[in-house]
Amino acid sequence: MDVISVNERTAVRADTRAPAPAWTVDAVEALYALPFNDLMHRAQTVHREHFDANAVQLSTLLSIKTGGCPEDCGYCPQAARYHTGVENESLLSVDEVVAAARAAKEQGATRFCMGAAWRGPKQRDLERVADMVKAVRGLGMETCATLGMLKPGQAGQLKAAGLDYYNHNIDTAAEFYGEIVSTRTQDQRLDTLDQVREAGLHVCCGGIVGMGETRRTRAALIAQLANMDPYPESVPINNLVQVEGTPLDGAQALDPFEFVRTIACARITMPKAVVRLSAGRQEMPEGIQALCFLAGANSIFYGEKLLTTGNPEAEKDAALFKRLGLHAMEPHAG
Ligand code: SAM
Ligand code: DTB
Ligand code: SF4
Repeated sequence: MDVISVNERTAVRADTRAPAPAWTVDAVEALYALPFNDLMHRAQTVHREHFDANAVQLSTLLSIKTGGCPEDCGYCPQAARYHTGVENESLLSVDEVVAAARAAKEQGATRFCMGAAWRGPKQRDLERVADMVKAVRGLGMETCATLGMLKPGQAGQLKAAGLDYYNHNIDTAAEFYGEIVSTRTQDQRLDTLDQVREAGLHVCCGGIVGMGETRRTRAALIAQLANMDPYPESVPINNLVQVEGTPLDGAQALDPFEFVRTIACARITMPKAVVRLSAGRQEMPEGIQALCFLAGANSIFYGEKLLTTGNPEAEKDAALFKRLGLHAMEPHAG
């Protein structure tokens, strides 16, 4: 039985002539409410229509500028105002970044993601990042950057340097955003995402769960992502990594099955997107990770560090892939 009726998915809002969203929050919430086995079956069925079900994309992250960020994101260990023990580091050199990218490639990563703890890049810094992108592209890897909010023209400069993806998360549903971040609005995030899309970059955009939000808020996050036109090519789903000193340390941890359900809802509502099982994997038993792959996750961060927090060691992931019969996805970004 299909719990999502055609009417729910295509209902025209009475108060506006705007096109109906592809997914209502109610419809996503109905997915969440399915019996777990039914949800897994549905997600796996959708997954197999679009992907090799046993292929997983491997990205390695590098923090190219660490700590000292002026923003107040309640989850983030890199915000200057929280005392988390993260040591501030200025922007790395191109050589340092290339050395890290080469090592990641040797370990089997196909995409290299460069992250900076900025509200947004200054023009001079952006030029150095553009040089990093050119050099990493020169190694034959896909490139991704996450540098905060962009000013007009900056997305185009990154594209010209050979950037494939720009990561910029909406992080949580619009109605909950103000509870988590006060130094910017979600609309400002959306504005950067528009610029990224217009510059012809692939969009990597997702969020974080486990921040004390309700299931309704999680459903609204997924619906918001799925209703983007077009929806992002890459959708990272992060499970909050609780860091001492951040306001969200001590938040009620999410039931692991609820995390798996979130992955499944992302897979069903964004069938062609690569859904990334992102932060929080180190704290996750391998059985739950296996359920995430079954639910349609087909990308991970690979290598022992995320930006400032830990991630499973490459050898551990290689062993897990072997036990599950998974293999690395071939790069395909143009
Ligand atoms: N400063 C830029 C920005 O905010 O877009 C780029 C780097 S920022 C660290 C990238 C993303 O990391 C955030 O949007 C958030 O989704 C994720 N993140 C940060 N801290 C996290 C945590 N403790 N647990 C899970 N995800 C986290
Ligand atoms: C994303 O969605 N998750 C990654 C990446 N994009 C940049 C970052 C996770 C950061 C986790 C906390 C840390 O290591 O500092
Ligand atoms: Fe700064 Fe990004 Fe961390 Fe927010 S998530 S505090 S913008 S580094």
